[in-house]
Order: sequence, then structure tokens, then C-alpha cells
Amino acid sequence: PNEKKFKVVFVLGGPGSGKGTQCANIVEHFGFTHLSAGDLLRAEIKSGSENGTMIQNMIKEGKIVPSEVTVKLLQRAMQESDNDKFLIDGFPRNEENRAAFENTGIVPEFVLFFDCSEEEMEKRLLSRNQGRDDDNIETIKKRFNVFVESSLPVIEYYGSKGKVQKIDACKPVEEVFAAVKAIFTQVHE
Ligand code: UP5
Ligand code: MG
Repeated sequence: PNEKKFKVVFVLGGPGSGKGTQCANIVEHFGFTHLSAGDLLRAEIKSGSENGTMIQNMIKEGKIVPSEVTVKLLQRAMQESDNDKFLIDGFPRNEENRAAFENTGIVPEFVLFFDCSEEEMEKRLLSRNQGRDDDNIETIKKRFNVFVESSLPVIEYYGSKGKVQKIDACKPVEEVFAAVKAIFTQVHE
């Protein structure tokens, strides 16, 4: 059960749509704590946990790590935080993820969806240069396929509940943030 009464916003969008970039801006202006599921999984690899090798292989293939692993990491991060407002970035990525998170009793307030063309996202990922294992053209193509096949249905599900705030994420960072800000100002207080 959601004992601490957490406020959660899911931040979704394709690989390279700008989730991490915009979450950093939201944290600064609206007092949320940013939890990137991908960052938590990459930290798990680095820490040498027993699941590390499995996670590493799945990320390299653009596949979605089993929900029990990811949900546990997210729950732990929320419980360890002093904050009660969270941006959950890059999760849930499929129906299994969504169902597993629902079992925690936490219902997201809304879903921020960064919509961007694959052409633009590919350009961004190939020029990111942060040494990510999955920023090569072969893995990027796989990530795009998984996004369309498994993650878009989750966004459609929340859309059918009237919970999706869609943003044109192909624009420059400042313009995207202006749209984000309008949503948080309106929806959030
Ligand atoms: N950039 C950002 N915004 C821009 C803009 N408006 N104009 C021009 N450039 C812009 O941005 C990407 C790059 O683009 C950066 O260089 C940025 O400066 C620039 P970023 O903000 O990092 O985009 P983001 O959407 O966060 O891209 P990311 O690559 O992190 O998205 P993914 O969803 O692919 O990655 P994530 O870390 O969430 O997941 C990685 C893998 O982990 C998954 O493929 C999967 O294998 C695994 N995973 C799970 O299994 N389960 C999970 O729940 C989560 C992840
Ligand atoms: Mg990211």
C-alpha cells in the first residue's frame, strides 16, 4: 500500500526524446525528485549486484528488464527519499511493468509523454557521447522497435484514462520546457 502517500508522475517517450533533460529542469522548478529507471538499472550493474550481468545484457539488446527488478529499485529509492513527489522517468515500458507498479498501490497523477520523430531521436542519441552501451545504431534500432511495440500501448492505456499530457519534444530544449512548465503550473497547483 501507498503508505507515505507518494505523488508520482510518469515521464515517458522514446529513446532520446529528452526525458532526462527535462526531468532535470522540472526538479529545479517544481521540487520533484527524479528517478530514472534506466539510471537505477545502470547503477545496479556498476554496484556488482547479482542481477548485474543480466541487466547489462538486456540493456545492450534494448530489452525490458523484468518488472520485479525495476519495481524493487524504484520502491527502494522512493522509500529512502525524504521527498514525497517523484518523476519516474522511462518506466513503465510495457504492460507487465505497469501491472507490477499498480500492485504497489501507487497511482500516477498523470503521464508526461515526450513525442518526437525517430529521425531526431536517432540524431540525438548518436551525438550524445556519454559512453552508453546502448547508444550504437544497432541497439538504437532495437530500442525504437521495443518502444513502438511495448511502450506505446502503455501510453495509449493512460490516454484512454485521460491521464496523458503530450508534448512536442522535437523542438529545442527551452521550447519543450516552456510547454512542460505550463503543464506543471496548471495541473500541479
Ligand atoms: N537533447 C535532449 N533534449 C533535446 C532537445 N529538445 N533538442 C536537442 N537535443 C536534445 O537526451 C538525449 C540526448 O539528446 C542528450 O544528449 C540531450 O542533451 C539531447 P536525454 O534527455 O538523455 O533523453 P532520454 O529520453 O532520457 O533518452 P534515454 O536514452 O535515456 O532514453 P531511453 O528510454 O532509451 O533510456 P533509459 O535509460 O530510460 O533506458 C535504457 C534501457 O534500460 C532500456 O532500453 C531498457 O533496456 C532498460 N530499462 C528497462 O529495462 N526497464 C526500465 O524500466 C527502464 C529501462
Ligand atoms: Mg534518460
